[in-house]
Amino acid sequence: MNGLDIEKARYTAKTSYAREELETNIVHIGFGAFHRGHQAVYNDLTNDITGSRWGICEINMFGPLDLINDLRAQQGLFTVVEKSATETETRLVRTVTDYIHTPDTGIKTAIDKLIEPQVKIVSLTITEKGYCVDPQSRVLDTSNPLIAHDLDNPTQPQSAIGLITEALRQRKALGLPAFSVMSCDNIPENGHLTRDAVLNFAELCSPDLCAWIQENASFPSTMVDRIVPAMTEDQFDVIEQETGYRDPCGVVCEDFRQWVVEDNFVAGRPDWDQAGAMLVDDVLPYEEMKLRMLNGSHSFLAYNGTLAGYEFIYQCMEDEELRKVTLTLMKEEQAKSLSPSLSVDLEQYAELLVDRFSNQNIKHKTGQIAMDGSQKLPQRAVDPFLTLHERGITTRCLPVLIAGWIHYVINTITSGEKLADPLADQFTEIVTASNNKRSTAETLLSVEKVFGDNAEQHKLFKQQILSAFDRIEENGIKAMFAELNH
Ligand code: NAI
Ligand code: CS2
Repeated sequence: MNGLDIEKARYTAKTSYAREELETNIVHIGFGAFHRGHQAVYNDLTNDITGSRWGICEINMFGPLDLINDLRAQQGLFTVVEKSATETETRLVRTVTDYIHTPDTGIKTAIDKLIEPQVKIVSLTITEKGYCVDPQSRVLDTSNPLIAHDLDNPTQPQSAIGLITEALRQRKALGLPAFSVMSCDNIPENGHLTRDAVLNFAELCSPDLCAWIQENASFPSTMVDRIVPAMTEDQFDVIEQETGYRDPCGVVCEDFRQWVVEDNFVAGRPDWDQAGAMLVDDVLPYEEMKLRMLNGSHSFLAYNGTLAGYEFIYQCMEDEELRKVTLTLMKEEQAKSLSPSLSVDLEQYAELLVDRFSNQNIKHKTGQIAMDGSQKLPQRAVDPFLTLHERGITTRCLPVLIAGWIHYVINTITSGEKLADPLADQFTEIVTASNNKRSTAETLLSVEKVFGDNAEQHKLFKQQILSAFDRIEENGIKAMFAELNH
C-alpha cells in the first residue's frame, strides 16, 4: 500500500514512550535521508531508554514539498530499515512532532518555530554547500546568492545561516535564552565553521547581536557516521517487503551507526550517550579520522569507481584490485595524516570500513557521492595530502583521487550531462574553453575555492596529480589500480 499504515506500523515500533508527552525542544533543518537514519533514531531510542521527551520539528528550506506533506499525513512517523550483509531490522521512528516546508509555508513559520521558548537545540544536515562558506578558506561567502539576499533582507532569510541569525535576533529582543546550533554535516570542526558563519553574518547585520550570540549560544561540533543512501524505487520496494506498506518518508541504511558529539550545549541536551553516542570535549580527531579514512575513500571510489564503470560502492569492493587500493589509501596515507593523539586502532578501523563498503544490501551510488566535489575535496583529499607532504610521507593514492575527480568533471561536462556541484558554472567554463584535456586539468587545479594556492606553491602536488591524470588517460583506470598495488 502507498503511505505508512499507522495501525500496522505499531507492530514495527521498537520504542513505547508516550508520544503525546513529547516537547519540541529540537528544531532540525534538513529533513534528508541521513537525519532520518541517524539523529532521529538516536533521539527516539534516547526517549525510550531515559524517559526524556525531546521531540523534533523538521524543517526543509529546499527540496520536494511532497516529503513534508507525506510526513504530516503520517503524523511524523517513518520507517528505518537497517541492513547488515545478512540481517534486517526495521524500526519506526516516533520522535518527530512537527513539520515545515518553508517554500510552501513561508520563512516566518520557521522563524516562529525557532523562537518558541522551549527550543534548546537547532540541528543541521544541510549538506556542505548549505553553510555558504568558501570550502577552502571556510569563510562566509558574501557573494553566495542566498547570503547576498539575506544581508539585504535579514528578516526574510533564504539561507540556513540567515534563518538561525534572525531567530537569535528575535530571541534576544524577546528576552529569551539562546539555543545551541549543532551541525551534523561532514565538515571538519563543523561547529566552529557554523559559529564563524553565523557570527560573521550577524556582525554584518549588527555588532551587538554578534556579541550576544557569542556570549549566549553554543555551536557543538559532531562526527556523524551511518551510510544512508538516497532512496530509489527499489529501496521503497524493500521497505514495502519488510512492513507491508510503502513509506515515502522511510529510508534503508546500514546497521552501523556512530556519533561523537562535543558536549557543549547552552540549554541542555538529551542523554544521547544512552543510545550509543559518545560525548567528548574534542571531536576533531574523530572527525578527521572519519572524513579522511571513510569519506576520502568514498570520494576515491566515487570518481575512480565511476571511471571503472561501477554504479555502486559494493561493486567497487568486489573488484579485488580496487579493494586493495582502498585499503592502501586508508592505511598508508589517510591514517598517517591523522593526529597521533587518537587512541583508535586505525588498522581495524580500515578493515571495518571496507566491510561496511562491501555490504551488498546497501545500494550506495558512486554518482551520489561524486556530487558537490568542490565542497568535499579540501577536507577529504587536499588537507591530508599536504599534511603527508609536511611529514615526508609519500602519497600514491591521494593524487589519483584528485586526478579521478578531474577526469570525472571533464567527462561529465563534455558528455553534456549536468554536473551536480555549486561550482558547476565555473568548471563548465573551464572545460569548454579548451580542447586540450591536459591544460583543462591544469586550470581546474588552479581553482582557489577548492585548492587554494597549493598547486602553485607546491610543485610536487601539481606534478603528482597531473602525472596520475596522464597515466589514467593513457592506460585506463584499471591499469592505474594495478599500478598502485605494485
Ligand atoms: P539529502 O539530499 O537526502 O538531504 C539534503 C538536505 O539538505 C535536504 O533536507 C535539503 O532540504 C537540505 N539542503 C540542501 N541544500 C540546502 C541549503 N542550501 N540550505 C538549507 N538546506 C539545504 O542528503 P542526506 O543524505 O540527508 O545528506 C545530507 C548531509 O548529511 C550530507 O551532505 C552529509 O554532510 C551528511 N551526512 C550524510 C550521510 C549519508 O550517508 N547520507 C552520512 C553522514 C553525514
Ligand atoms: C558520502 C557520505 O555522500 C558522501 O559524500 O561520503 O555521505 C557517507 O556516506 C557518510 O558520511 C557515511 O557516514
